[in-house]
Amino acid sequence: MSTDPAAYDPRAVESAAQGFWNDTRAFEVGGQSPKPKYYCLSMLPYPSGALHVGHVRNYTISDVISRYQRMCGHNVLQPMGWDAFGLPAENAAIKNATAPAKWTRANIEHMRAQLKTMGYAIDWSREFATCDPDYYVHEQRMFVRLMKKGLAYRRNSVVNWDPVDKTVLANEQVIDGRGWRTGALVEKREIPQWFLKITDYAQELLDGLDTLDGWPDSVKTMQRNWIGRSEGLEIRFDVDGEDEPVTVYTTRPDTLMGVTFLSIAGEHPLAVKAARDNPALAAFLEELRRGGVSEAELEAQEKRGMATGQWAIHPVTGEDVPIYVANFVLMNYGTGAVMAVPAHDQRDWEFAKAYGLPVRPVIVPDGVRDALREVGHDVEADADPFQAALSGGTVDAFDTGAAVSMVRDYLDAIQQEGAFTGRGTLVNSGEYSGLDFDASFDALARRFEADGRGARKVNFRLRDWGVSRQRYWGCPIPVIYCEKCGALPVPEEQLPVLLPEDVADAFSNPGVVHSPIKSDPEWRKATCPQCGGPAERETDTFDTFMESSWYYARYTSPGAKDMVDARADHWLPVDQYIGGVEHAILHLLYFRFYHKLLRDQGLVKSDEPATNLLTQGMVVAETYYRESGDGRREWINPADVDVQRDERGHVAGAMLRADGKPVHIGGIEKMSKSKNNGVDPQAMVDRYGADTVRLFSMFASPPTLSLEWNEAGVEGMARFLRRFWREVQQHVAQPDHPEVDASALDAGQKALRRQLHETIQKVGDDYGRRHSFNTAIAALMELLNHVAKFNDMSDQGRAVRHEVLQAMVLLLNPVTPHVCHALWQALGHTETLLEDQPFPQADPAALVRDLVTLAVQVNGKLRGTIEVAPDWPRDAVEAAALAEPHVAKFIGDGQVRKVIVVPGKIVNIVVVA
Ligand code: ANZ
Ligand code: ZN
Repeated sequence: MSTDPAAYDPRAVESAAQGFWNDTRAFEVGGQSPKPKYYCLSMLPYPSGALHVGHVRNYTISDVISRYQRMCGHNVLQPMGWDAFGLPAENAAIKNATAPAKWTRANIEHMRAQLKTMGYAIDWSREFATCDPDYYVHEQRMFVRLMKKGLAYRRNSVVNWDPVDKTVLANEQVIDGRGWRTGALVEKREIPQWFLKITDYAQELLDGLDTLDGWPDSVKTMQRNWIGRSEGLEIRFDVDGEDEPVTVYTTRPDTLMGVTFLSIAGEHPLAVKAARDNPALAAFLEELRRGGVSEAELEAQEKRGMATGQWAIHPVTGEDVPIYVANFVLMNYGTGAVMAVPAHDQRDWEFAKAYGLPVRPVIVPDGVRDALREVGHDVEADADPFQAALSGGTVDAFDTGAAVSMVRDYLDAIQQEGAFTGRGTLVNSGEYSGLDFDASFDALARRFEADGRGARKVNFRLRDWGVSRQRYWGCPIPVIYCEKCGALPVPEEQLPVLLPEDVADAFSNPGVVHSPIKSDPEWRKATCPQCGGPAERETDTFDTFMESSWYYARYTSPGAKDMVDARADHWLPVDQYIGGVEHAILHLLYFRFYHKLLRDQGLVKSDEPATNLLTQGMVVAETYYRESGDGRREWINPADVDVQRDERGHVAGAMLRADGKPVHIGGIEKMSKSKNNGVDPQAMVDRYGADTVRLFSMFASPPTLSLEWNEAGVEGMARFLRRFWREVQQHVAQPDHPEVDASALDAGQKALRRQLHETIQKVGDDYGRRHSFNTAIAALMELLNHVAKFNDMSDQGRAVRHEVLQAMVLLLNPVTPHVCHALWQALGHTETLLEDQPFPQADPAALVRDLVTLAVQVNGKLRGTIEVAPDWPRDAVEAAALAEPHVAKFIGDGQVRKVIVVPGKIVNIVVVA
């Protein structure tokens, strides 16, 4: 560090500012304030052990918005907490033979200290960790209430079972079908699990998206697709020799006459029945049971199936169609049975081709319909000739010509290339031929509703939320099992069901037990709340999405007896929510669902938890490697590499600092352990100070795009702050100056002042409306360049410089609050909280550019004058000249031939009578 007392010393500056904020409890907010509230929330971090740059980016965005909104007169709440339950703590416990609770709490201590060095304007008085019994007790109480309302229920569901460790694995613990620890082949097992009925809210969750104008469209689209509303018909097909019909769900009733078989799920009762005396089918069903369960897995699989030997009767034609079991039919969607239309559904097409089933086209696109009409085929009436043509695969009936080849091509493509899945006109469909999608849908719905064979049906892709996890480190599910009375909620007055934390012993012997509560008979022991007899506790714990679904509400009501109290309606909804786009679907859907649960418990009044959402981009960095003897890449951390850059800042070469020899450059990748390209933000803060790191993370890219971390960029930010610091110090070393007298400024002074006020306007808009922090900072950098070149030492010159520097301190404060805190005092103020200073407002008078007067001539004679700014474009000057009242009068009915603009001097209008 420099010995010059006036030099910028980030460490001293930052600890002084943070000390001041702490001592004055600057960012603790009460509810009582005449100011309007603003709730700025970042997704709460998982306490993994150390802050990473993704956190730094997320929390800096949120801090800039918070400080800015407070300067704009809001009472701002910016809280912080810890998403403390979850699997990594158990893995760490096994590795270090420690208790997950201990590991987690130590991480929280460390990360809190790291966050504090970043100087975020957080109300730390509201902090909590989701593993605190004071927190999760409310979650248990909510669950108990949901059980009583029927919104929480238990049913069997499939899990990944590791047969060696005898434990359930999370999806991410299954690698290529094997257990991550044992390498054993993972089995699918059905066990009872708890679910929350999010499907009851499917329509509301969908409709609510239309009210979220402040959410990115991409997120809303992902949520819409996930909810997956579809409108269709349920249609009953009788089965030969069976009492029970098969009901299918279809969104394409218009294709009904193209059905050539039915496909049903392996778990469908009809399949199970058929397998009883069909060993080959039984074996096939068993194979399906072991296979993947997710929709994505099914989609990727080869389409496979087996005939059940049963036949269904087509409800319109009475034709027999075979019933197949197919691996792509899900039991838990629709009815678990599908009417297969190979001509118009690609999966059915692939299946039909594989099993030699007929492909019967019944829909034609508009072009083909028109071609048919052209060759004299009456789509509506002439069902027969067309049917003949189609089933024979020939269109000889229609003779020659382009129209015919179009029809022929269409039919050939369907037989040979794949299904036509678009909508169109029905053909080959008896009385329905000639109808379009909507008309045939309505006609068939009416027909089946009348004869009791079917009904309109809305389905959602959304499934109920499975909240059971078979692991220890989570919130215990508050349920008691009694042999006589069944599954009962733990009585509210007995809550919380505490998770024992002192369990290091259980984790010192990996492979024996993974859940200390499952293996502890004492813990499991309970008394039935209904009959008083002996009973057992549930030993599963909640999915950690449970805790992260309502934390935002708890922050509003610290210490509340229930989940939240009346303060929740003061603060909610969240005004600005910020987090990673990887949470666009599940977390944000559960978060919205939970808000509606809170509302329906009478705990909050609003319908949605957050009005605005910002999803920040990833942090990426260059990768470096060397090849080892066997050709494997050994990745080298960017911190250990010296980089040469070309004049555009791109990496041109690199060498390992330790040996001075070159390393390969592997390209820019998302920061990750596997590529060893993570940057430790703490090391950056230690080297440059928090303000520089904050500034870099806001300047290097717009918040929603990916941010490339590079140390050269960080250094550039440090240089900027040093220059800013020096500029202020040099200025305050000058003699005192008078106030700015706007009427006494010369052109240079006016120009600098105008730039200041333009910058004020831009920065406010960039911070507040556009969230375009990088362009705000760029404008401030440019302003600093101008101040640095402004050598005017006159009284008014120093006065203008003062105005500029003082405003810059306020404008930069949301991004680099520590240095601004210090410079504010250097500029002659006492130590105060900058967030209580109003955010600078542009002075409209200062924005006005000096106007120049132009003479306007009509045919060479002076007829008027206009005032224009020097930067007006030519057409604006022309328009002003033509509109000048005297000029307009002299032009009268004449025709304007030409307008000549001599910039800064004269406008000449040539008019002919
Ligand atoms: C006949 C048909 C013809 C279909 C056609 C599509 C195209 P969405 O929109 O997602 O709701 N389906 C129904 N239940 C299914 C299940 N359990 N597993 C797999 N597929 C199932 O999809 C509805 C369509 O998906 C339904 O409409 C059905 O196939 C299939 F040219 O019925 B369709
Ligand atoms: Zn009982």
